[in-house]
Amino acid sequence: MFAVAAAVTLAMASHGAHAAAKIKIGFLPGVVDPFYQVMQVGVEAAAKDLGVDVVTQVPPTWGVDVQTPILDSMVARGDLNYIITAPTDKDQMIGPLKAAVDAGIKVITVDTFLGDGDYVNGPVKFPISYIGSDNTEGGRISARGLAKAIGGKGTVYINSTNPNVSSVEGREKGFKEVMDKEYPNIKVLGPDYNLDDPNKATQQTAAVLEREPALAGVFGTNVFSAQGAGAAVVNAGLGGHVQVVAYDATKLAIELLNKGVVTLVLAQKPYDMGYMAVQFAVADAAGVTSLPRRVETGFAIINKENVTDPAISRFIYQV
Ligand code: T6T
Repeated sequence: MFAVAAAVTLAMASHGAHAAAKIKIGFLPGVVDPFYQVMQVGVEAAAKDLGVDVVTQVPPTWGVDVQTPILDSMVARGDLNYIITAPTDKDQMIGPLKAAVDAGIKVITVDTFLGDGDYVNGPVKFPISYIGSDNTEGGRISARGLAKAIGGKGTVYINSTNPNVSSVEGREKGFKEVMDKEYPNIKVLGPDYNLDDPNKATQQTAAVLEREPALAGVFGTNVFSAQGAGAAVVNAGLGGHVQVVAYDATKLAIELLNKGVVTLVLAQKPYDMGYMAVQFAVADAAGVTSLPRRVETGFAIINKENVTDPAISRFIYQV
């Protein structure tokens, strides 16, 4: 990640990008949540450092129906050169984002991608780049963490947000793949989809706890899923008995880690995603043609042993 950032900085310098051709960037994340709030901090920091303007609009809820009209209004403004966005559906957002490109706006996707995420050989090629987590690998890491915490056997349950979203889909896929291949004595239930509603996630997890009294673990694939799953486990008085793995390092997830309810927290790097996406826009505007079409920003794996280590705790979403 730092090698890529350094290469971009160098390329920008050699193209005179510090003089930053006056560009205006639209930032359109997926929903209001701590993950995208941290990403916005990264976007704004880069905009300040590089002297560009950013217009941010945050959808109040997740979904194509909410994100598309906001995108359309950004396009209609007529003054944006780039849009940095997290598409809320890997197929349904292709059309609206292609319309933005046809209107002369370049697109960078962060956190989630379009199509299969391969912008070189895949079906969708128009975005400049995908900058985000390798979520399939994140799902694998989560599965190994949960399997270890439950002693390699028992039943576990996945609570997720919505189908057809590249990020959580990758997490579910990687999680199931590891359980199938490496842990024959672990049975996986779910996913249930909570539509980014933590209360729904709590209800769904509570129903599974009721139905499966021997449930050993839960994987919450994002902020809302992990929050809801953790609450259900606490409400049932099963903290420490049913292990929870939480994707996304919110303060709440860390609180549950410290209380022994959550066993592992996977922190993504939303600040880096936002910062680098702005760098890419500025570099592209300066004529850099060698930008990578995919950048994986990595993770910090947080557990009870390392949570106070400043090298790790700096990745907790401080919003
Ligand atoms: O987990 C993040 C993000 O990576 C995902 O695409 C959607 O949900 C979050 O924003 C967390 O709420």
